[in-house]
Amino acid sequence: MKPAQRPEVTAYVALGANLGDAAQTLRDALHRLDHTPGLRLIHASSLYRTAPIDSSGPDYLNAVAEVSTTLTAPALLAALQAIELAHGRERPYRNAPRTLDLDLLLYGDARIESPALTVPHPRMGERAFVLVPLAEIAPNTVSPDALLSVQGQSINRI
Ligand code: A4P
Ligand code: MG
Repeated sequence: MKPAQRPEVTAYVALGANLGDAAQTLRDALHRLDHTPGLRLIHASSLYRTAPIDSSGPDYLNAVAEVSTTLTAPALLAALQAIELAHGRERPYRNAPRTLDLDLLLYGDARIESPALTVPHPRMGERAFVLVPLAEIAPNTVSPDALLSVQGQSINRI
């Protein structure tokens, strides 16, 4: 008998980079997402130039991707971390400038709190660099109030 296929889940991934050729890095990360077994890229937002929040270094480029996946949430996180590593991501300290950061924002309507994974992402509601690109591709997931609360943060679509 064939093993049962896991159902497809819609998930949202935040992409951020502020070292090196950030635009090229984000495009390559989107390509890798689409070519990871068990993952399909459904929509990618525009790229946005954003000022660092609780971080240092040059401006970031940020985007959000909608994926459809048969991976479990921990397996999806592992796939994201493998793509970060392929881009030479180092973790000298929390919120350090980074060649590539991939965060899992939403995994269906799941609520997950394990030592390695919290979903929805705990800081997504405070950040224009997440909410604005997410609202571009999935307006139903972001409330107008949430967008209003981050409107003071610098973000420009490129
Ligand atoms: N982890 C737990 N939940 C998740 C999740 N939902 N998605 C754990 C991804 N990872 C999750 O992450 C540390 C650990 O979080 C992982 O081992 C994983 O098990 P990390 O990527 O190694 O470290 P980090 O990036 O320094 O932390 P994090 O939590 O991604 O940082 P933040 O809070 O997301 O902030 N300003 C601008 N303008 N643009 C940015 O993109 N990014 C940050 C990072 C700060 N300021 C920024 C930006
Ligand atoms: Mg991260």
